[in-house]
Amino acid sequence: MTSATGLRVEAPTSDLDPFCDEFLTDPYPGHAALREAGPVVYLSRYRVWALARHADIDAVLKDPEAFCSSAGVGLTDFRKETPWRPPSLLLEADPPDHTRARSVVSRVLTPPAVRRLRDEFARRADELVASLVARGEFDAVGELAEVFPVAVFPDAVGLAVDGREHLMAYAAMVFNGFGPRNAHFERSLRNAEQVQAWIAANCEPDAVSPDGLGAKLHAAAREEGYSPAEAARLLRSFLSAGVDTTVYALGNAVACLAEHPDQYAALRADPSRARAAFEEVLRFRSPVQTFFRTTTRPVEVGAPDDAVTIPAGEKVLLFLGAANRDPRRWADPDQFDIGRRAVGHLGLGAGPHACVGQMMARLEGEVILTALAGRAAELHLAGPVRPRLNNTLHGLDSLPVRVVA
Ligand code: OVV
Repeated sequence: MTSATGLRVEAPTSDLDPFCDEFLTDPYPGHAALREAGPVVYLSRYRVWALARHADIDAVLKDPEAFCSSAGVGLTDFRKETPWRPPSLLLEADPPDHTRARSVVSRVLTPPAVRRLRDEFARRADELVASLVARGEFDAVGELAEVFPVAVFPDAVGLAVDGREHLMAYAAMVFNGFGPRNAHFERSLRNAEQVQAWIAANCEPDAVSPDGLGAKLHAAAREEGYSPAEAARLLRSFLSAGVDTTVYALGNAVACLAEHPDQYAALRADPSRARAAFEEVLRFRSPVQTFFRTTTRPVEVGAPDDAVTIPAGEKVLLFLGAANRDPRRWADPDQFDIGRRAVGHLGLGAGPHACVGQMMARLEGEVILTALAGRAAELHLAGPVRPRLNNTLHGLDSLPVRVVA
């Protein structure tokens, strides 16, 4: 077997397709097989190198010099093919460019800035959950997970109200776009022009309200010396990464709790565990399952006794969701346990690119789970659970639940 760059592959090879419907629906058997096969498995179908062990993925994420992001963090190699959208200045960049962009965004998403959102987010979470619990039965995706982030996050950013439905359509494109051009990516590209035009128009400095995070980002970017077009591109990162990820996370959170009544009872008994419960959801059912890196030089992966050298210029697929269930790192990894120390999971990444919006994501998860635990004595599945297949995101399209007030 020879790699994408024409060199001999010294790792085990597999024809596994991590973007086929079967794998996307239930990735966990595939994860286990990859983890057990070795530190690195060559996926012949896509000519990429796959990592599924926690220690190796953690190390790769912390080594941007050898494993770069500027060639894209999806399957497409930006040095060989033109990306479907202009690259993100944050996600698809390396130090020092990335460092500069990250510092601008960090100045906006500060702990005090997120803290200031807490009361309003909590109030709106409780209002939404109260109205759903009063009904007894509802769809925890269509009526909860998909409603809450789309309401609170764009308000915090200061986005126009008209056309917000395009946010979900855009994120579907972005996250499918990290995978191959399969049916999922093609489906999400329907209406792409109109959606992208709305996104671009609403990232402009005069499109955002003057008191929101969007305006603060434009100001911070200008201060750093970015042009208005670059500042708008930075704001595009908020719209790309800030909505769908939390929609999937909230859906997964309710699913985990509905499927594990003992864990829901433990949360109910002490709603102050909501934050820990959400963290365990990010580990156990990671909304963001994968990202790629590209090697800048030949680089060894694995422990000294089983290390594999990946040549330069190769795509490396990191299975974050597999790392989060690696028995080398976690006791009883397939057990959903809100009492465990889930910190150290890679659901929000690690290293210089670790999720910059993680405090906001955690806030959204915490306030929804707090409201649910405070208002629903019982939480049960009440119908068929339907997955929503996406090349990067793992979650649900429909989750019918029944609650007892
Ligand atoms: C983490 C993430 C996901 C998707 C898009 C972006 C970031 C971006 O920066 O555009």
